[in-house]
Amino acid sequence: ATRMPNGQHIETDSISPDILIVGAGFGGVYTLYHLRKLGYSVRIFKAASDLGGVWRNNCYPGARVDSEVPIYEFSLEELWREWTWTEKFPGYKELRLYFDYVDRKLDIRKDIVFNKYVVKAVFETDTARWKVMAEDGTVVHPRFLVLCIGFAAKAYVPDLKGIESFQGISHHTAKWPEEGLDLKGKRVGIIGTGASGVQVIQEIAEDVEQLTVFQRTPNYALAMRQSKLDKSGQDKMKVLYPAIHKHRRETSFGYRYQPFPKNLFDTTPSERLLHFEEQWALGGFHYLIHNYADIGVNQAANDEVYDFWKNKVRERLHDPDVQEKLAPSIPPHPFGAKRPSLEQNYYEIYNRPNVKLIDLGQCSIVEVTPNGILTADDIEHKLDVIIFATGFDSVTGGITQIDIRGLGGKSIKDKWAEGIATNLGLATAGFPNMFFMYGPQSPTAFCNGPTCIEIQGDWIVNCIEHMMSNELTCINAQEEAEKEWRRQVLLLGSISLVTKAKTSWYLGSNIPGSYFTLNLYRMALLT
Ligand code: N01
Repeated sequence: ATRMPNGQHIETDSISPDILIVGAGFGGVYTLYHLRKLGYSVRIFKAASDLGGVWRNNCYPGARVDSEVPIYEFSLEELWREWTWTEKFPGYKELRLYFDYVDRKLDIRKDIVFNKYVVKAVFETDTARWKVMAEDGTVVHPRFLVLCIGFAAKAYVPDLKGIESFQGISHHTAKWPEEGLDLKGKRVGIIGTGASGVQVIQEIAEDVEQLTVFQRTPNYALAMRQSKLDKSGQDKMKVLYPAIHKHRRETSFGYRYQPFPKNLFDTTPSERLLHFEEQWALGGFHYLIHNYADIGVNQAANDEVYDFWKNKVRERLHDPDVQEKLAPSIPPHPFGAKRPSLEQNYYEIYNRPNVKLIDLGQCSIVEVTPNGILTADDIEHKLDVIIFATGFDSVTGGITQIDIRGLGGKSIKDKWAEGIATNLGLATAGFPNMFFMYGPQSPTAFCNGPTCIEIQGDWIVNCIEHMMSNELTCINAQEEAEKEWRRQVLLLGSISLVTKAKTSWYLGSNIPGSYFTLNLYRMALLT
């Protein structure tokens, strides 16, 4: 039985827990573990057949994380103490093994119900409980609903003319077949050059007969500088892990490093050239994050950062036409306004004779045909496989695709159609006892996942604990607080160059007809 106010007791069976969590990635696992430790009955409903969050859905060739060890992992000592990674930037297979290990250590799976795709949740005022329904008809009545579904729960495939007529194989990167796909000797077309596209392209180019890349906007990719890791090196580093994991909570992006505490034009040209070279050599996101503090807000400073990047990239490309397509003389958007990928041999791929780059800015897609893709220059690119690396209806799409109804029966989709409103990016007015993490108006895209999730998870766990121990029935975000939070989020967005990108999932503008505001909390930095 659950403690309720007024001495009322509500029976909870094994699947009507105090708290229902949706999603079993970093957020779901962290929250489950801590709430369970406090003695509450907690269940996770998970749409997929196993835990691991994005690493369960994204098993496309080359899928790996862009945050280096030990930043992208739980900070719990009972986990990191005995775990050893084999690569600085682990691939999805190793990340899945990590989640298996987490399960062995924390006994997580026993509280997860797999293959439960949540389709509806209604707040019932008479019991102050949520009625949550899964696609298979399962109904549960948790008191609290915690959405840990990540920012990329809803894949996006553009509505291209003729798409259904294609006779070959086509997949979105986040819906890659679990058993894999043999691309050897195939003519493959890929649409999209975001983080997913870049990883697929560099992984498959050598194997396929012909690779045609349909690029709308170039990715300002940075050198990953991948390396193998061994146990003894990591064991020596572990003495620093408590400090690293504490420090990552205190930095602007949840990383180990911070923006450099100087504005770009407060330095001499030679000083900044050396700084750029140093960050470049370190690889990963150093050149993005540990660059000068004002590059995200000062266009002239940003232009210098772009030019250095452009020259580095062009050195690696043979064909001047390809140089201009991949690293244009005039930047299509400020550096960092869209997320740079980390690459290993991405640019060299375009020097290969079996790789063709179509710049959709010059020559758009007219339609998908039974045999491939027809572009505006009347060329039909014959393809056996089309890969849609076209991203996600990000941040809000995963939440609004569930029919969530709060006070007065209003749906969250209708509420947010009038503009995203949340308090602290954790809750939204009219939807009591419901929390979300790594979602809208929170740092999300601008914060290393596990860091953000642990901070938000702690807040949610503490809030639930406070309510339970004080026998409080409901918590509801206040509209006034939402207005103030929205004002702050938009103000920071308006200072940031991030809003200068045309089509960006940071702004929701990657989905035709969607928002065009920065619905993420982005710290603007100036020294
Ligand atoms: O998606 P994206 P993603 N016609 O939205 C193009 C995380 N992630 O899956 O740039 C033609 O970034 C679109 O073009 P444009 C990471 O946070 C992490 O790659 O809008 N093209 C773009 O090139 C990342 O940022 C990892 O002009 C169309 C691409 O499709 C986020 O997920 C790995 C189009 C979409 O790029 C999303 O990454 C993977 C159209 N109609 C993902 N519509 C790692 O950690 C869209 N595009 C490594």
